[in-house]
Amino acid sequence: MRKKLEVQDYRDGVLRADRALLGRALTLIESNRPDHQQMAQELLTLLLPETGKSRRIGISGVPGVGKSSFIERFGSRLIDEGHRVAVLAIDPSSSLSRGAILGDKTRMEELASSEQAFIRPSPSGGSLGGVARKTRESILVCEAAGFDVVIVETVGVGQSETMVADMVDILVVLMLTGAGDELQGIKRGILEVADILAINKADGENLQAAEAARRETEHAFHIFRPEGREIWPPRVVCSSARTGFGLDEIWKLILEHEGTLKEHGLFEEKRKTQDLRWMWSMVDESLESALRHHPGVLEIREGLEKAVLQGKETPTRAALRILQAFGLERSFE
Ligand SMILES: Nc1nc2c(ncn2[C@@H]2O[C@H](COP(=O)(O)OP(=O)(O)OP(=O)(O)O)[C@@H](O)[C@H]2O)c(=O)[nH]1
Ligand SMILES: [Mg+2]
Repeated sequence: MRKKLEVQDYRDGVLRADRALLGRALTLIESNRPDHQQMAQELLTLLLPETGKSRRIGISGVPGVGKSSFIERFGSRLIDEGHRVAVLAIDPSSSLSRGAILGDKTRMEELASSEQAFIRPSPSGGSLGGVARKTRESILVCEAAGFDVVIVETVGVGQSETMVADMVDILVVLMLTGAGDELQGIKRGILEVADILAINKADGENLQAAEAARRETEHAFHIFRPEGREIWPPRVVCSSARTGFGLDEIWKLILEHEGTLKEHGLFEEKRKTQDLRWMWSMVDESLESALRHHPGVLEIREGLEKAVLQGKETPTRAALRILQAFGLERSFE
């Protein structure tokens, strides 16, 4: 049996970047057991002074776009330059099944075997909100362990992209050419969250098409310039994990982005805003869940829904009765 660890043991282990203890600290954070969660919060409080010192980079894109291959090559390069790289994955489907991405460590063989890298598959089970919390806290632990680059990989579907954008300093979205992908991306709201858009697999026969797609996307960005992105309009580049093309440029852009935000006093502000949004989103989610599971609410909800649907009760009065059942007396604005 493994020795039971005290909070101090975890803390010391993480701070000396002991890989086994780092792994166990993340397991503690991922645990849903109340006593584990309490210990995890104690640990995080002890580690807080040592956090915040990394570059937090999100990488997203549809399945098969080349995220893992990209991170393998990109991360290995950074390690060659003396960085220490942690890779955390978020698999939105893992909240339902246990099929975590990065079960494919094979795509990251070099990185996985490096002493200067640490790869952690997606936490499985629980809500997407739960996965977000676990990943955010894992970022902090990796920072305390001295990783100066933390990459969060996610499959770019629906909420997960926005969720990652809200926990990193910069989001790189990988895309492929063809099939109207460029415009699709813009429709899907990538424009709202992507800081760098990389047309990936820009190699061999695909190189020219990728270049054309890059120009087209850049053009589209000029036309639909989104609001609130004046300081850092999204940049479009080509990249290839196979040849390494574009990876230097992406790293340069990441540094430039950081410099630009710092110049405007926005780098720390972004992180602070993220922290507060995180705090409130946890409160919101818990309240909503508590309300929906409240016995008094459960008792009347079906009847009220029916009454509203049949036009026998106004939605406002029904809402008031639900809140009342939950113990809230209030009127609406
Ligand atoms: N030509 C070319 N092929 C690539 C490149 N990067 C990845 N591939 C291939 O694309 C396929 C998918 O690559 P992955 O790195 O697993 O893609 P992924 O986005 O991590 O996929 P999921 O984890 O399933 O979401 C593999 O067959 C890779 O060999 C590239 O830069 N150029
Ligand atoms: Mg992958």
